Amino acid sequence: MDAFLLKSRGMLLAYDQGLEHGPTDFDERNVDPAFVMKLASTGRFNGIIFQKGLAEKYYDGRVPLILKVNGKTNLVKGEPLARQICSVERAARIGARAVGYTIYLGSAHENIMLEEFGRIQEQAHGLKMAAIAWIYPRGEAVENDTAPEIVAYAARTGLELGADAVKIKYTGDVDSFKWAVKSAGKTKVFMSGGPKAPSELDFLKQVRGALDAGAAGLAVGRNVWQSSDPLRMARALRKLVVENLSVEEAIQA
Ligand code: FBP
Repeated sequence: MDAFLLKSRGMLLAYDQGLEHGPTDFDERNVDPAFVMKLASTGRFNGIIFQKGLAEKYYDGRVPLILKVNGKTNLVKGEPLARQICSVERAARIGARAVGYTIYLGSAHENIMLEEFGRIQEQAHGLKMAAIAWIYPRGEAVENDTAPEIVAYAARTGLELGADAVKIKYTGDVDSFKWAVKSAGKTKVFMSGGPKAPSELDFLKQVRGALDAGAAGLAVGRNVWQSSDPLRMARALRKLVVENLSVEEAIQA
């Protein structure tokens, strides 16, 4: 696996929401991928997550690239399915150090995504790239996607599938998230952000909880680039993730 993911802790900046949700997440400033690209390096993130189109036009090489190789819009209703839309070879040529792939665990179509990820993981490792699985339990069979057992199942699935890292949602408390991290074994766990939290303090507390439970870091977007001061948020996250400080210490500028 690529060395940058082997570091003990890391923070990745996610910016594939333009496909997943449409520009509704954006404002005049963060709608510009160049703004987020610059934020990734000035905010000292360990990686930027783009879809192919953004990477081809905006990736500046200053931070490691994680290329999402599947995706979908939110316009189609029903059981979720996100198919591969970029080859691993193309991701490597663009300069990606890792590929990302979303699996909707529990969806009626999960078999297609499990099979695709299996192939992508082998191709990525063949090219010395890491394979990161976003594992989001979703669909009619899933009642509560942040229930501890289902989050732990998502984490374990990442290990079973050979993911180098798994991106999962926080359960809401340290003890239950510990079980998810333990279930992931040698697969690193990154906490996923979600919509902007009611306050920055709330979000930092979630991050602290995930780290205390053993997470290797986070892969977040909206809570950073939707912040009124994204660089301040990046600094606070770094204090938690890299310096392992408390929330109180992290919010002191
Ligand atoms: P956020 O921190 O903004 O939630 O980003 C994490 C992420 O996994 C993105 O990579 C992705 O676009 C989005 O969440 C998917 O969100 P949803 O839960 O709506 O599928």
